Amino acid sequence: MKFSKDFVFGAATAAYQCEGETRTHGKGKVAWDDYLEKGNFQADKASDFYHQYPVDLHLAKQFGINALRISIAWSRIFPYGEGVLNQEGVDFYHHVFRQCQKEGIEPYVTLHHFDTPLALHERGDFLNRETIDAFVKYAAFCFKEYKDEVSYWFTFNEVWPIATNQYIEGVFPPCITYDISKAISSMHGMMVAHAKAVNIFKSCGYKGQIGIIHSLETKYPYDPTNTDDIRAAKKDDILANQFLLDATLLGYYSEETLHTINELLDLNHGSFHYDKRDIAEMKEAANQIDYLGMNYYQSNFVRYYDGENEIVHNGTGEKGTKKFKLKGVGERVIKDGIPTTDWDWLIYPQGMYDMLMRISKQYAFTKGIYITENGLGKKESMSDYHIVDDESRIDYIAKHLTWLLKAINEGVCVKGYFVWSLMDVFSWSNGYNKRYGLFYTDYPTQKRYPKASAYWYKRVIKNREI
Ligand code: BGP
Repeated sequence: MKFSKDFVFGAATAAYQCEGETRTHGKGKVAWDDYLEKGNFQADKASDFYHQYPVDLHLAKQFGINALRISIAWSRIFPYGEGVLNQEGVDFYHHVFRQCQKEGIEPYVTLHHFDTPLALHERGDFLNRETIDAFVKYAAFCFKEYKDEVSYWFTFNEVWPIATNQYIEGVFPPCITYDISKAISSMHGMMVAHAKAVNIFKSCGYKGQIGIIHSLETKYPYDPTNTDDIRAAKKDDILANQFLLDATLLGYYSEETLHTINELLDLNHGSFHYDKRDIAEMKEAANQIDYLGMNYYQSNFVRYYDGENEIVHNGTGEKGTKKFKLKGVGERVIKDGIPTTDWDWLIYPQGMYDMLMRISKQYAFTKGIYITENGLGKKESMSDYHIVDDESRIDYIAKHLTWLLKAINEGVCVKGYFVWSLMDVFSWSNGYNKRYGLFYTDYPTQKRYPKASAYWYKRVIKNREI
C-alpha cells in the first residue's frame, strides 16, 4: 500500500496568516486589520513570509516538499478590491512564483483565503453582488498576469467556515451571530463568484487547472439508532457540506438540500432567493472544474437539540470550553473514546475516509480530489537545543494518511495531500499559541527550525509510504 509516484505531497499557507506587512507596500486594508487591533494579537509580522519566502521555499525543498499552497492577498493587488492597481503587490507574487520555479516547487494558488478587501467587506462582502463582480475581475487579472507561473488555482478557501464564522458563530468580522439567512446567501454569493471565475478561466483557454476548496467534516449521529439524532446529523451535513457540494459538483441545489435549508430558514424567519442565471453559471462551472480541494481536520457527532442557539468558541485552547447548539439543527457533542485537541476539535481520521467515499458515491466525482489542508494545532515550545518533538502531530498525520490511502485503494481519485501548515503561522481566532507547522517559527527572531514531523514527513515523501 504505497502512494503513487505522481501523488503530490505538499504543505499549505495563506497570505494573511504568514506574510505580515499587512498595511505597507501599498496593501489595502482588510476587515481583520481593525478587528484584530481591538484584540490580543495582530497579524503583523505573522511569519514574515513577505521577506522570508526564499528561506521557506528553500526549506520546503530540502525536506522533499515539492508543492506549496499559497494565497494571493486580493488587497495587495487591488487595495480597494477593484479599480486602482498596486504594482508592488503584483510584483511581489511574481517574485514568489519565480522563486518557486527556482526551487522546483509547484505553487497551488488560492485567490480568496478569508481576506476580502475592507472596502468591499464594508459594503456587505459576498452578500453584495458588487463583491462578486469585483472578485471575478480580480480573478481574471490574476489568471492572465500569472499564466506562465501558476498552473493550479483555487477560487475560494472554505466557503462554509467563512459564512458560519461571519454570520452564525460571530468570530470573524463583522461578528454577527445566528443569522442563518446571511450565512446561506453569502455561501451562494461565493459559489456564484467561484462559478464565474471558473467559466472565465476556461473560456480564455489557459493551460492550468482550477477548483475550489471546501472544509468538509463528516456528521455522525451521536446515537446511530436514534432517529432524532440521525435527522440532526443530516441537517448539519446539509447546511455545512451538502449545500456546497451540490453547488460545486452538480451546479444546482438538490430538492433535498433546498427542503432542509428552507425549513431552517422558516424556523429562523429568514429566506433565500437567487437568480436562475446563477444556476446556469454554476452548472457550467460544475462541468468544467478540474478538481475539488478538501480541508479536513475533524468530524462531528450531532445530537438532537430542541433549544435556542448557544455557541461558545474555544479560542484559547482551554479544553472542554466549546459549545455548539444550533436551533433547528442540533448539538455537536464530544463522544467518549474519541480524542480531542485542546481546542476541542475531534480527532477522527476515519471521517476523512468516509467523506471521500461519500463524495465519490453520491456525486460520482472522478476528476480528482486534493486534501488541501490537514494537520494538528497545538501549544508548543522549543527546547534549548532547538528540538520540537511533535510525536502527536506525526501520529495525527500518519493516521489520516492511512485512511486516505485506504480511500485511494478503494477507487477514490485523490491526487495530493497538503499539511497545514508549512511553518507555524498566525491562527485567525487563536493568535500565536496554536501551532501547526512542520517548521517551528521562532517569532521574535523569525528563524525556522524543523520539528520532528518535518523529518518524518520527508521520509514519507521519499518512501511513498507511512
Ligand atoms: C482552516 C483555514 C486555515 C487555518 C486552519 C486552522 O480553516 O483554512 O486558514 O487557519 O483552518 O484553523 P485554526 O487556525 O483556527 O486552528
